Amino acid sequence: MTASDQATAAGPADTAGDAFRSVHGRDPVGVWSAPGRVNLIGEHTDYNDGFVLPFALPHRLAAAAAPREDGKLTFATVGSDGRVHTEAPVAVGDLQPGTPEGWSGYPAGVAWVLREAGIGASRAGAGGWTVDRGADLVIAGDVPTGAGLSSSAAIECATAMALLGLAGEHDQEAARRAEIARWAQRAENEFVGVPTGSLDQTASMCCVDGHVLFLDCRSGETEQVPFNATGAGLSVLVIDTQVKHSLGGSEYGDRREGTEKAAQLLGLPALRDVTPDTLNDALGRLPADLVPLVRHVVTENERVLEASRYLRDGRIADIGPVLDASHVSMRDDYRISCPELDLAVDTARTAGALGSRMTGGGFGGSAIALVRENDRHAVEAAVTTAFDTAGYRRPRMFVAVPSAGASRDR
Ligand code: GAF
Repeated sequence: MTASDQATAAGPADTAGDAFRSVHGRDPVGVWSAPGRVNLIGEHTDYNDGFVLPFALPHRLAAAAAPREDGKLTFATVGSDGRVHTEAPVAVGDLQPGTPEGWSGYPAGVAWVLREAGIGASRAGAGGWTVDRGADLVIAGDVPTGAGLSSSAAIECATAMALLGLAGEHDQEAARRAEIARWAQRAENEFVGVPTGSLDQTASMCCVDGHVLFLDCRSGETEQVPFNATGAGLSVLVIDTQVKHSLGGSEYGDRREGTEKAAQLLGLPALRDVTPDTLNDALGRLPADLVPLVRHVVTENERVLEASRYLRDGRIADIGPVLDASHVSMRDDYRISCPELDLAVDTARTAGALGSRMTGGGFGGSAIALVRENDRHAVEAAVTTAFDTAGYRRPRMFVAVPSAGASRDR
């Protein structure tokens, strides 16, 4: 059993709470958690004002927290070796983008955003605690890191929930959840310095059990679409290639810049404003290197709309070809796949998957395959054999069930 399995067995909230007691010798005031996500479809559309369709994973990161009074933030995490790792304390007043670096930059970035937003001054909680007084945070959980399943958003959202909870702020209303997601995204963009869109943080905050979240990234409007794959005899199989993906490199930012430049050349606010009817005309007005990027974004938005229509009608199996087309578009037009992802997708399809695609930012990470439950073991075996034959590291696979968004657990 790995340490991450141990976290699952105990539950991230219990693991974080126990670790808090062992580090600080007192009880946390509360434990809050937030999930990772799978994006069913709609990749690299979020920062183009487009549509996405994620659901929350059962895998969560939990933050056990208690206030301090000396203006310091302390961070500790339960690592994959099961041990507690502590970071050097940082003063809330000294936080500035880029410092601290490493994993603690994510929770520190959230504290910075809340400080900048005035949580900790005029919006002090009932008990009078404010973010600038400092806090102890201990984080534990089982969201795989570097797997394209949004562990960064989970840590940001769990931290935001914890700090807002300590401040006595409400966290349950839908509008408030969207606002927390924007703060968490701001921490990632401005503090950590990764230019992501709103997909991951919104999924972590706003998803609900048993549903996929249809999100219009321009208006922020959401719709909870029922998604009962199990009831239809189907499973969403996640295939984590274990090729570590990072959005901090230049490629994610390059794609984003390319699409923003294309919108600018077309005189449009965003690529959302290119429709299937105007696509060919738009492509004819762009330099060759931007053509495939724009084609991906515009056709991917249409695929999200098409998949959503099927799901609203309860026709889950019919999204298979839409998932396949999405992968081809990411592989050939957006060029964000890699040999391991392509092998996972191709093998899953050949072994009977109804559809398969990479999910998340790309350049490694995970693929998903929509499979009949009766075929799942055959698909898993075929993928394992294909990876062994290719000499790749064995992928980790699990069935993803749509789960709840961020919550207070203790
Ligand atoms: C990553 C980013 F964080 C998201 O904002 C989104 O762009 C995604 O890649 C691609 O769809 O997860």
